[in-house]
Amino acid sequence: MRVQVAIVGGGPAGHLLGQLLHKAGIEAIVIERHSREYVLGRIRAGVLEQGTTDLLDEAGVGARMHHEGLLHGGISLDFGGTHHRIDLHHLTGGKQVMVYGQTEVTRDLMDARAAAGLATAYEAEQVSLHDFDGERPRVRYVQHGVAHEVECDFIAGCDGYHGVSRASVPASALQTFERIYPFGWLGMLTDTPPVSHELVYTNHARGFALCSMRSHTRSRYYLQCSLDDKVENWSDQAFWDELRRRLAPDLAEQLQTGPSIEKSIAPLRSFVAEPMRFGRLFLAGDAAHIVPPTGAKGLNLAASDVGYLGRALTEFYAGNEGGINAYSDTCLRRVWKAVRFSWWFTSLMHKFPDSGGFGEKIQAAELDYLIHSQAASTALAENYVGLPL
Ligand code: FAS
Ligand code: PHB
Repeated sequence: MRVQVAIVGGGPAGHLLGQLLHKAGIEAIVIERHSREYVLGRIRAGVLEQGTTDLLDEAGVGARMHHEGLLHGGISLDFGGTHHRIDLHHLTGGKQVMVYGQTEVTRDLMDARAAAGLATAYEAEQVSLHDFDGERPRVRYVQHGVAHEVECDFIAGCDGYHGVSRASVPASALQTFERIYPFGWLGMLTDTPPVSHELVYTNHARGFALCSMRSHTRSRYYLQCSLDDKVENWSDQAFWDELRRRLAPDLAEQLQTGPSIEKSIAPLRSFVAEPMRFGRLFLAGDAAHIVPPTGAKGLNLAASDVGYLGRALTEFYAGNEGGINAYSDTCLRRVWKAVRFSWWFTSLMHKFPDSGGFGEKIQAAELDYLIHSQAASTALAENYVGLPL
């Protein structure tokens, strides 16, 4: 089989790139290790920046998002048992974020790809990348016992942190930067009304908590947990009880509980691999970088990488190589600002086992400064809604 672009990974990055290339008349195949159902079963991000919603519109898949998604103009930072609203809309001159789950984004992209009859290989095993340092790269995979080879002009590595693409790059060609956080996030999805109409980020002596949502009837909650914690240690009741301990009294009072639909623990890390291009292989999304989910940047960074890559490949086929040559530097300038913000927000809102009295005092002082300084609140707001593309 021959295509112009072989996209390895069928998560949001891979499928968004596939749609953008299709709109530009560029032929691609998406090669995904798991089934469609498995990919959609992973519960992840919930907040989209304006840049991401614009890209989804450009890809022709924004209709359901605009119909079902929730536009939010603020978030609440809770500490000391009180709420402190950050007015994102006012502080950023009218910007907002869209609350619409990654699962639904990916579903919309998958449905659009299937409706257009575009090539997607699900349950692709033994995926391997070849000759991407030359002019004729290839991707091989086995599907249902049959071996396939895809000849292409370019490979887009959209296969996440544990994927094969970054692992296929010689270690000598790659520089990585990493910080591992001494805690994880225990997430729970429930069909219960959200405890608040906006997202609530809570800094509590027992640990961080986040109240998010997927709709007016479906909530997503997170609790900071220890790295060696196990999801089987947490009954639904234990989760609700701990969440109540960490919430401000009024929210604890009004919290509506119910059975979990999904419960999982995610480790937290900051990670960046440089550069993001190796000859004819381009890395995008989690394949190239990971951020702690505190700042809701992971999915949005994947989208901005893919927006840059889609435009760069479109320009290439129109005779201009400037975009592909600038791709890595362009992405990394934005990636590192989002890595910084996610690290800062995580450091501000979580309980660190080794911070001691001094660290706790610094956190309290920074929170106090943040909510009383227009400049500091504006800095948080402009990063949260997304820096310009
Ligand atoms: P993805 O990991 O989503 O997709 C990569 C795809 O490649 C997967 O479908 C995988 O099956 C496939 N793949 C892997 N290896 C392959 C191979 N060898 N061959 C073919 N395919 C292969 N971000 C937020 O903003 N908020 C959150 O709350 C949040 N929570 C998260 C929780 C978890 C557990 C994780 C892991 C991430 C979370 N993220 C969150 C970040 C997440 O949303 C990512 O940023 C987003 O999924 C990035 O999308 P992709 O780059 O497409 O990577
Ligand atoms: C979510 O709804 O899953 C979510 C929202 C905001 C975050 C992280 C996760 O910062």
